[in-house]
Amino acid sequence: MGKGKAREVAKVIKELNPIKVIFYNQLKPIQRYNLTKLFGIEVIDRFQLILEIFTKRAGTLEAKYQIELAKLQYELPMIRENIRLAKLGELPGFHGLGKYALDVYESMIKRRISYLRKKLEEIRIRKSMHRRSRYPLFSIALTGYTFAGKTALFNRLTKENLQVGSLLFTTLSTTTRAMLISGRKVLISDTVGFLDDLPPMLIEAFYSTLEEVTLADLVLLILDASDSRDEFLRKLHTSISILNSIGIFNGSILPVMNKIDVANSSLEEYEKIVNHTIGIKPIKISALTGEGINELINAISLRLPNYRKIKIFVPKSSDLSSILRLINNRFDIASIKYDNDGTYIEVIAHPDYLNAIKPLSHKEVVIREELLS
Ligand SMILES: Nc1nc2c(ncn2[C@@H]2O[C@H](COP(=O)(O)OP(=O)(O)O)[C@@H](O)[C@H]2O)c(=O)[nH]1
Ligand SMILES: [Mg+2]
Repeated sequence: MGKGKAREVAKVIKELNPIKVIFYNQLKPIQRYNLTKLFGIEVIDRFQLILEIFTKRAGTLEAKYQIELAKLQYELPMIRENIRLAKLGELPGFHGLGKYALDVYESMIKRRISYLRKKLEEIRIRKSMHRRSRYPLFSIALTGYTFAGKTALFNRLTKENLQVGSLLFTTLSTTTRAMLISGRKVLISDTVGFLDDLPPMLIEAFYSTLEEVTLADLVLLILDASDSRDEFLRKLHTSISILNSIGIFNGSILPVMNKIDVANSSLEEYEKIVNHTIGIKPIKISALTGEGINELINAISLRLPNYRKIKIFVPKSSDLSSILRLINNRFDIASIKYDNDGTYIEVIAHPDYLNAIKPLSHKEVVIREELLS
């Protein structure tokens, strides 16, 4: 961007009064400095924008460390450049820092980088020893390219279910909620999604944001039916290869074609391509109008395993509150009835998690299991 163009943009900024300016291409420190001065507002580039999004959405400690590492590795050469400019007297400090402070800052960042590397190494070793336990309830992750409509679908699916979410799952992150599918409680997570032209330095950070997806029982792959044929194909294939690379195979993917309200005439052709590629017929929906949502819910409920209903009787003599603590957040409590002799609790459980309830079967606590119709 030459001086003339920069002044033109400065004029537009005066008119529109935005919060910040984001450049698609990577900016050098001196460019960023000059542009910030000229525009009078914050200037960032695409790399920093992606980092901001990842930072907001990092669920695990590993993801947080990984993202911070990428950020510092990105900043380090800039700080060196700033030091060089400050020494030449061309840059009056960085964040208002003088050149001595910059040297200190640089060594601080280097120490933090080696600390983060060490921590990440430790986390990886620990992870390879204990497979991380999955969510106690059947869990669904929404994936797909950014702008496919994941968040719109997440909001639509969980909107009528908000009370369910707040009842027992108050500690879940903002992007994971509980909802009912055919009367059964499941967890659903929105994710950052896939991006084109991901800066290489961010690839590891990107994969660390996908942990929710690797832990899911069912992955909804959201595709944008309003994309052109080439875009649609490219995104479909890239999505599948990313999912495969993190250990998600076609059997646990449910393809969803969103935005059918604005789809072009190729809708049927897209449907065939998806069916052919994944081996599963996609569900066609519009997160905007609500069309097809019931079909999607039906398709999900067909994927639910045979849940069990467990009846638990806790006699007066047992510690009810500690038993409730164990059950809570792990199982879907269908009912609680207090009686003279004790408490009757009914929970709905995913068959994989029945073991979690076994430690209860001591003292006079009675557990009875039945298949849910
Ligand atoms: N026409 C139409 N627009 C939609 C639909 N679903 C989402 N959108 C729009 O597509 C854009 C991206 O949606 P968003 O949910 O943020 O996508 P995400 O990046 O996958 O989470 C937003 O402007 C939505 O309003 C849909 O079914 N039809
Ligand atoms: Mg989103």
